Amino acid sequence: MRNRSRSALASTPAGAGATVESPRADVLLTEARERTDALLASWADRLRDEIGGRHGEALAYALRTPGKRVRAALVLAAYRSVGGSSPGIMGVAAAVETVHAYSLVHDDLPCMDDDDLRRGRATTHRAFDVPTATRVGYMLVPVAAMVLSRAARDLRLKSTSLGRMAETLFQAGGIEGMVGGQWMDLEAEQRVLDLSELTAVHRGKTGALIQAACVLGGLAAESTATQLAALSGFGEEIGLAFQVADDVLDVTGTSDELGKTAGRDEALQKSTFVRLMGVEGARREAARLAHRAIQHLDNAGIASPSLATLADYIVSRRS
Ligand code: GRG
Repeated sequence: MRNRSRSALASTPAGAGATVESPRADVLLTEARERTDALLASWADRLRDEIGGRHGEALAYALRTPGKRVRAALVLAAYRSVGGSSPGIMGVAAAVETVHAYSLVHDDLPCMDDDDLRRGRATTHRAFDVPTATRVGYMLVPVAAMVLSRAARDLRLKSTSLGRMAETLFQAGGIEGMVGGQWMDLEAEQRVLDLSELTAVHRGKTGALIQAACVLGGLAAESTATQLAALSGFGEEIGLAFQVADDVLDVTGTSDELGKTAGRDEALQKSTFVRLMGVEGARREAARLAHRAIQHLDNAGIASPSLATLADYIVSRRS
């Protein structure tokens, strides 16, 4: 699909002295959150009724916990950046957020980060119990596949496009991405990682799903190979930047601001970018990655004020 978003360039004069303003991050996130939350709530209600009992309640709880929906906002902005305009894209955003929700449920378990607080609420195993939360995490993976498949139908995509989207999402969520990164992270708990090891952990654990969100937006719009490569490059840089900023927030934010326990990295003696570079060094690194992310788009002629705003938000956010 041709890039039809160029006329929305933030720095492009709109005529008669006016300029088109960049969208504000809170506006982009609110749109993504409201639309994603509505979709996830309808899936949660349906699945709670179908599954029933404690597992149905716990699955609905995990799907309904209120996140920032950064990944959903990236899917939407990436889709629009290459000319996509169908409301069906929100199903793709919801599928990514479902994989993310599964990862948070399992990440908080006693065998991993062992946390009580997530998104300002009790973690799923605290609100229910460990076996229930463990099963619910696994159950969310096929739910994500169903949500994605329904979205591809709503978007009237060819089955080959659905295949590529499924491959992108589940490869990012698997051993080559999120699971692999988390695995390395757990194995590294007893030692200090160097920068290249830490980068590999976080490109997998956090970056891969964020990168996939950007690529999925492009795939849903049936964008060109050049555009897809640019969205992938953008997502790779911004995905790592997200984790660098997260490490900073873990030491500078409060539990109230973060909705999760602050200072957890220090308590678990984790290797972090802050440990290797200090707070200011990590902030500079996040900004450098965000700048590189935008360059990928510029080089491919993708002018997206929304993606630029989200890149900036990711490295300057307070929660
Ligand atoms: C079986 C080894 C193995 C792993 C299972 C649990 C898991 C897979 C992976 C962990 C992935 C993970 C939780 C990475 C952290 C990503 C991260 C920085 C999450 C916080 O994202 P935000 O700030 O959260 O966007 P909200 O709540 O706003 O959605």
